[in-house]
This record gives sequence, C-alpha cells and structure tokens, in this order.
Amino acid sequence: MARSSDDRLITVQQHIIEQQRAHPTATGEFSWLLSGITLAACIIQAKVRRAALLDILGGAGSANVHGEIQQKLDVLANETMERCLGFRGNVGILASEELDEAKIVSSPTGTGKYVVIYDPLDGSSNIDVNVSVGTIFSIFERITSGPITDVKRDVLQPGTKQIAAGYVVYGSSTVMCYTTGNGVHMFTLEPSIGSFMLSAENVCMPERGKTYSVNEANADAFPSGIQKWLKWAKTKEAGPYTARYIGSLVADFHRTLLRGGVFLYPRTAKDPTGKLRLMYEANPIAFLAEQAGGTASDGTQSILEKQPESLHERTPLIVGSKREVEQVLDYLKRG
Ligand code: AHM
Ligand code: MG
Repeated sequence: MARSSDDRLITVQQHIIEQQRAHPTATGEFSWLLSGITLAACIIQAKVRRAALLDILGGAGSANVHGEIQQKLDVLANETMERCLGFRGNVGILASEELDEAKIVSSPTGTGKYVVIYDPLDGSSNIDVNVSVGTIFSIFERITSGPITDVKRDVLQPGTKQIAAGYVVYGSSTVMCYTTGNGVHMFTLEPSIGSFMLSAENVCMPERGKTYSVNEANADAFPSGIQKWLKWAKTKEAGPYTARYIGSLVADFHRTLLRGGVFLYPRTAKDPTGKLRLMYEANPIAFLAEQAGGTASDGTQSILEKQPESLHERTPLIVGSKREVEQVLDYLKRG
C-alpha cells in the first residue's frame, strides 16, 4: 500500500480536485458532490460515536422496505445523506436502502445529472454492541437528460456504469475509501480538525490472502461447491487459512481490501438470492475491489456486469483477491 509520495498533508477535497484535473472536461460539479458525502460522513460518524450518550441506540420502532427493524441511527444516517446531497443542485436522484423508492431531488433547474445510491448505515444491527459499521455509496450519471421522467431508467444501470463509489468505515478510526475509476484511495478522519487526510493512495489488494470471511453458520445451505471449498480451505494443503467474520460488510471488506483473501455471502435457504443488495452494497464494493486489483462475482457472472431489475434486488457476493475468488468460482462450477 502506497502512502502519498511526499510529506504533503492532503485532504480528501484536495485529492478529489487533483483527480478531476486529469479530466479536461471536468467542471468541478463532481467534486462538489463528493464533498457532500464527506460532510455527511463527518456528521454520521459523530452520531455513531456519541450514540450511547445521546440515548439514540436501539430500534426506531419502524421497519424498512425489507421488513427489517430500522435502528434510530439508520434513520438519522439516511436523513443526513439526504440533507447533505439533496441540496447540491447537481444531484437528480437519491436512492437508499432505507427508502422504498428512489427519490427525485428537486433543484432550481430540476435536472441534476447525478444519481447517488447508498446504504447510509451498513451493518446497523451491530450498533448496539459497538461493532464497526459504515456508509456505502455508488454514483452514476443519469442516462436521460432534461426533466426526470424515467427514474427507473436512470437508476437501474449496471455497475460498470458507476462513475464513483466508496465507503466510510466507522471503526477504531473513521476511514473513507473511494474510487472514480482511477485507483482506490483511503483517507483517515483527523477528528480534531474534522478533515479526512490521505492515508493511502492507489491501494492494491494482495493477489492472494490468508483469510476467508463468511457466516459459516449458514454453511449447510450453501451451494455444494462453496461447501467443498470451505472444507478444502481447512486442509493442510490449502492453508493455513484463518477465518474472520464481523458481520458488517464494510468492515469485512475493508480488511479484505488491505489483507487479501475472500469475503463470501452466498445464497442460503433463507435468502435464496443472497442477502446483500446489488445496487448499494455489492456494486460499489465490486468497483473498489476491481480498482484495487481484486475481483467480484455472484458465482456465475461479474457483479459489475449484472443488469439490475429493481433497486433493492439481492445478489450472492464473492469478492476479494483474484486467486481466492477464482478458486471459489472453480469449485462452484464443479459443484
Ligand atoms: P444491513 O444492510 O441491513 O445492515 O445488512 C447487511 C449486513 C452486512 O453488513 C453484512 O455483511 C451482512 O448483513 C451480515 O449478515 P449475517 O448477519 O446474515 O451474517
Ligand atoms: Mg447494508
């Protein structure tokens, strides 16, 4: 993993602007949009860190579109994203795990060109036990132009069309990681000044790793190829592998990005199409993985090439180092 090449202190805003300079047609609008996300991340992390003090832990008493009980912080994080992005003028559509439908954002012109899709607080069932949680985002440009009349068409784009994606992990420190298709860059929040500072540029995922990450309690319901790979991974010949599973996608992926290995959430009897959501979990994670030299699949096809049919659709996810992912896919194929 490379640090910035000199001793300069670089904030995320500076970094984004510098990245945009490489695009001669850049107008600065995109940097303005990403700065809305960093502002939201600062606010959400402050709320996450003070949750117990503010007495905002626990359920909000409502359920989201998936029938899951919303945590108070889910609701707050969602509102924060909406407030930070909804008034930037250039965002046309917002879509979230916490909203039933994508939302047209009215701007003075009504023609914001970006679509931002996010999971405002991933892993939120872990909040009450003080485990890392995160925000995941995926950004597209609208396909249609002018007033927004065909929301589905603008939203339901395959991951290959993402123009940026990233996540923020609220762990022992707050780290933001993003890509615009030109490498993966990581920033750590310096809380005393409220700025995200560059901590690693052009992050590379190791080509192979020693960790696998999966909810093995579901193993009996996994496809037989995955069960066989897991069995093989425990043999002397394979390893030694070690298992790590937090149950927060952002935290599990963050470790996989830095250390290599594989994260799996296959289909199960309970979730026959997998549990994770394509548009605001798998797609942005897959974009980051591929930009860092890793890869992501649903078991038969590249995550990024999947054509979404609906905003909240689920997908199996196998993501990580090339070597492990390819090996798992090989086992899957053989059944
Ligand atoms: P959420 O978006 O409702 O928080 O659910 C997604 C989370 C992921 O962060 C994590 O990878 C997965 O659910 C864990 O699921 P399980 O508890 O079934 O292992
Ligand atoms: Mg989630």
